[in-house]
Amino acid sequence: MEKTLGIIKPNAVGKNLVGPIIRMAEESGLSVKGLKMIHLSTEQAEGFYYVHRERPFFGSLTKFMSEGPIVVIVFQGEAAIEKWRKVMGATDPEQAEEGTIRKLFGENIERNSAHGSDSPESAEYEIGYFFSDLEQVG
Ligand code: 3AN
Repeated sequence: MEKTLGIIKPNAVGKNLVGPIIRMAEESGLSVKGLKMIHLSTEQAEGFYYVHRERPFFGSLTKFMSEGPIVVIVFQGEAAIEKWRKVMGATDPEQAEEGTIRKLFGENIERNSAHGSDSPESAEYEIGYFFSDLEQVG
C-alpha cells in the first residue's frame, strides 16, 4: 500500500468539479485517507512548488495555485502514485489520454485541474506539507 498527494486545483474547484474528480479517483481503486480545502497564500504555494523554483513558469504557477481554494487529498492504494497519475493523464491536457481528468477538465498545461506526487520522496514531502499524522488515517 502506498500513499500519494492529490490536489484539485483552483480552476476545477471553481467549476464545482470536486465530486467528479474524487469519484474518478475512487473508481480507479484509490481510497481517501485525508482531505481538506484550503486557500494558499502565494508564499505557501511557493513552498509547495519549491523544486520548480528555477522553472520559467514558477511565478505564474504559484499565482494560479493561490488564486482560489484547492482541495488537498491523501490517496492510498496499491501503486497509488502511478495510479493517480494515470487517472490525471499527461501534464498538458492536449497530450492527455481520453477520459483522464486533465483531458476532461484541464484548460491548459498550467490550469490542468489536478496535481499528483511524482515519486515516493515527493509524496512524503507533499503529504507532510499539508497533513499532520492526526489529519490522515491508515
Ligand atoms: P506534473 O504535475 O504532471 O508532475 P510538473 O511537475 O512538470 O507536472 O509541473 C508541475 C506543474 O507545473 C504542473 N501541474 C503544471 O500546472 C505546471 N506546469 C508544468 N509545465 C508547465 C509549462 N510549460 N507552463 C506552465 N505551467 C506548467
